[in-house]
Amino acid sequence: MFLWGTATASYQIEGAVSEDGRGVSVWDTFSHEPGRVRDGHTGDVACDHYHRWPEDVALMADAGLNAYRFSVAWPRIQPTGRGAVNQAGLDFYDRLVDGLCAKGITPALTLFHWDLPQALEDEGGWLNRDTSQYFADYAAIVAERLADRVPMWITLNEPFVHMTFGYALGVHAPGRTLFLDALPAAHHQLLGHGLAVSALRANGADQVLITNNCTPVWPASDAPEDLAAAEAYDALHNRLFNDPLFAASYPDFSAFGVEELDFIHDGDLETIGQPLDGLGINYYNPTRVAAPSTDALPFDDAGITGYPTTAFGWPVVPDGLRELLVSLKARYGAALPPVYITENGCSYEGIDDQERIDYLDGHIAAVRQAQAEGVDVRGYFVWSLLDNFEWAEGYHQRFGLVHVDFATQKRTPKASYHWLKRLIAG
Ligand code: GBH
Repeated sequence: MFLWGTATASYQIEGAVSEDGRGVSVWDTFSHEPGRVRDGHTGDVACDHYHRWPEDVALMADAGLNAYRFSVAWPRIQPTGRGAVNQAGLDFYDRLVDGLCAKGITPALTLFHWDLPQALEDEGGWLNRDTSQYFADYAAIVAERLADRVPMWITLNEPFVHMTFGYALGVHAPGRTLFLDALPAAHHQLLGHGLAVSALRANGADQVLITNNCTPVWPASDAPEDLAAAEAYDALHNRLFNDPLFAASYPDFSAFGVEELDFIHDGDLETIGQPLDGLGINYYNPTRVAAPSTDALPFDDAGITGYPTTAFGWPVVPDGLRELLVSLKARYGAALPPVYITENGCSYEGIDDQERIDYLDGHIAAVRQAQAEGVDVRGYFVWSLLDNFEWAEGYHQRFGLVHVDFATQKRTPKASYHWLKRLIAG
């Protein structure tokens, strides 16, 4: 059965940040620091999904969706990231999972969508190798409670974005600006993933996946300098997170002036490269790169022109999704597990959102085309069910199939919601 779902993330929708024993996450800290998030918005209330989840599950069911990807807030389960379990936090996800199952909606649970317990960040966060083991311990706790009803487990969401935006550039929590010194945060996330794979399976999890956001990389020209830049960017964005999973290696980083990844210990690649039941792909747009104009990095982001853009300014390139899927298959061959599009979507204003309909229509067609070209794609999740807290943009970007009036929490299905409902029914 092909999975038709929507995707959300805990900090972006739940609110209720001080309820039922939830601990503080890096996103609570970051969003409350002046100047970090546009207009000082925070996730304190967000979509109030913590209280309104029955209404939200009903919206999914009414659309005929048969799957739902959500994330668990680690600080609800372990307020300081390790040790004692907060049962009230687990109870929330237990109720949610029961509510989904009652409507015939398959839960796809992401364990980490960027809301690290602040107490772990205080000890270095993902720069600290110990965080990998704490993550696996947390994964075991959640699986022990929910694996009897949750068939799909996604360890991490977009470790690339968490490393670059969170640790290298500082535009997301925890707001660090380490540039290339952020690389250990990639390895420790992947190591945490690998340790969690075993912990999940030991606690009854059926299918285990990871979600990477990948991008087709377009060289600005055929000039050798531009081709080399494209190769360097591809290593950083795509291969750094996929090669250890499906090719038992890390890409070469000499173009970045990094000769040795000395934070890798013997045995780590074996831990990371355990077989998976699927790969989650989040796709938004391709990236066009050119030879560097400074010596800071071995590439420049050349920007994409000649395509329509969303309200966020991101280019709309549906065929990039087909290109990406086909290239992953070409690169990893039989080592590539079945693929699920765990996020795809766009920011537009308004309830009569014909642009979102066109966007989704084009990208779903691209998935079908990739299938026809031999890629095993088994699901498609729209980002997102609801307008929600869009990280550094606060509530300014609206990605939902359902409009949220944040003053009243009123939900209003958009034209795209009704369109998707008809598509699934057909
Ligand atoms: C996802 O990240 C997240 O998982 C989700 O939480 C988030 O709400 C959603 O996407 C929407 O942002 O500069 O024009 O080339 C997506 C990460 C990083 C995708 C930046 C697009 C560059 C656009 N994105 N990126 S552009």
